[in-house]
Amino acid sequence: MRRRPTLTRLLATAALALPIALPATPAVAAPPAPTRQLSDVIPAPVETRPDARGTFTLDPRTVIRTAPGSTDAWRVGHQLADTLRPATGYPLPVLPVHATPLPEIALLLGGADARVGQQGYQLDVTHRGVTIRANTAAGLFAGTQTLRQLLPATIEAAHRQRTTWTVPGGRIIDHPRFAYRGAMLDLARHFHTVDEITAYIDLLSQYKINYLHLHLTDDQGWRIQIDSWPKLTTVGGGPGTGVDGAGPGYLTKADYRAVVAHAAARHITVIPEIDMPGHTNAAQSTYAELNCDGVAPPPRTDMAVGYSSLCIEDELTYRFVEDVIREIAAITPGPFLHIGGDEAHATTDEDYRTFMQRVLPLVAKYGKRAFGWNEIMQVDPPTDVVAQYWGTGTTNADLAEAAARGNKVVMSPANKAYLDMKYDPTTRLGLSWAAYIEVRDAYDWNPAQRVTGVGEQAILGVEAPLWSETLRTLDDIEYMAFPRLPAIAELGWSTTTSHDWESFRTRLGAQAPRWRLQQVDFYPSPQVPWT
Ligand code: IFG
Repeated sequence: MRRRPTLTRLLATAALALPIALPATPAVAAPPAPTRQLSDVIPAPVETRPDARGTFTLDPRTVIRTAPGSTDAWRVGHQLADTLRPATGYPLPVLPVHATPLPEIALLLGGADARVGQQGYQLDVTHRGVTIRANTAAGLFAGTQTLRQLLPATIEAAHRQRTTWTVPGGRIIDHPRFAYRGAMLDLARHFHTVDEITAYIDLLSQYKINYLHLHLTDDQGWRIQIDSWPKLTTVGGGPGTGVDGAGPGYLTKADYRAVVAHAAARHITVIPEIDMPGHTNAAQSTYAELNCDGVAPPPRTDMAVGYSSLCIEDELTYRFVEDVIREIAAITPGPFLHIGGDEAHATTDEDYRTFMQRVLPLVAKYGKRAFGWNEIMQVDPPTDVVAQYWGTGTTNADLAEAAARGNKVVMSPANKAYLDMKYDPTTRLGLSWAAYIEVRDAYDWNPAQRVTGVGEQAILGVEAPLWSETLRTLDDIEYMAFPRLPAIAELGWSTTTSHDWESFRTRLGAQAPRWRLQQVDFYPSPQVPWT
């Protein structure tokens, strides 16, 4: 993402800007605009009807018009203008709908094909302009991300480019297969700043991801301010915390609100995770009273899992849990609150059941719907509890029984969707306990056929977790997430009939010029024909 340019980046940018940088020399003819197709977009749209006569060219007169009376549509219009102005240098005013002969990009609410539903859109391109119709602002926003990819890649440049800004003519009708397309970022093992999180959000939104799950607490670090237990962050998120004691860091409530707002402006809903009853050493090494024997264990900076457990029989535990849930729910506008539940190897099955039966009602008490890693299904929770599947196998009896009862499932199989897995044995970053995951491994699977008894109707969607044991910087996040995150995004959005590796790898290769301009530090997988 945009950072202090290194020499290579300076040269790359200069090469792109050359026609502008050195007007004295004859401008180097821009490479012929590749013949972009409506179907080049990632995620693959549901239906495209090209019309070569309808090619539209953005020009300095183009205006953006938004549905009258809708502040949300107006916001989408301004976001689109912010995206298009730097590279075009055009004013692109955002105005209410008005009948004038000016070429325009119109963002309208209503009038779309009925199939678009609550998250989809209809995009029409004619020689006079682009019209995006949707039933919600989220649908309009999704349509603008498609438009962004239909423009030449140089649209991503930070400075004015001499490009002919053509958009291929025709119609797109588009809507997601699954309502939930998520990404998870682990802030506990290594803390990531607000700027790094929002930079990641900007990239996620380009691929129609609509949920961001933040893993806020674990053995090595507690990363979210809780007023009623202040040492959780000052100590549990303080100096020396994190894997290999990499360092302090936590989100104040103001930081968290800033992340939530940045995500919401891009129609992404934040889901906070407070992992329990396991993965709790940061809290228990901070507050001795949270331990059954009243003795605080030492802080942990290694990568082991499964050794910690809250004290199930102690009433203080439930006051602590309720305080945390209450404070997190109060700053979380989204409907979901994730309570973890994974790898509780230091909690007996009976205690685990006792704990969950007392804690799940607390999530509901504070107005949220609970998410849990799939182990939570062993307690037969209420059917509104969502199970996040992270197993590597194709069978799981508890999960299949829960799905049969009506619980919804988010698919994150660790050997397909875990972005912290190495690409191959040579990958500098990441782990390999689940699998090596090259791009095709992340793409070539069907969420509705992954676990026996967990079919299309039981699946809320997919999510790509990125655990941070081995990550330190935004570059590290980008290297592991790109190009595999777009693969998971396509699995969540596009139809099974459009699922095709040859098509995807080609469309993925064409994203490279965009990522280079956005300074995304992506892994140039040998499986992809990068342009
Ligand atoms: N499993 C643990 C994570 C993390 C991961 C790294 C889950 C649900 C291994 N639990 O994945 O905390 O350590 O790949």
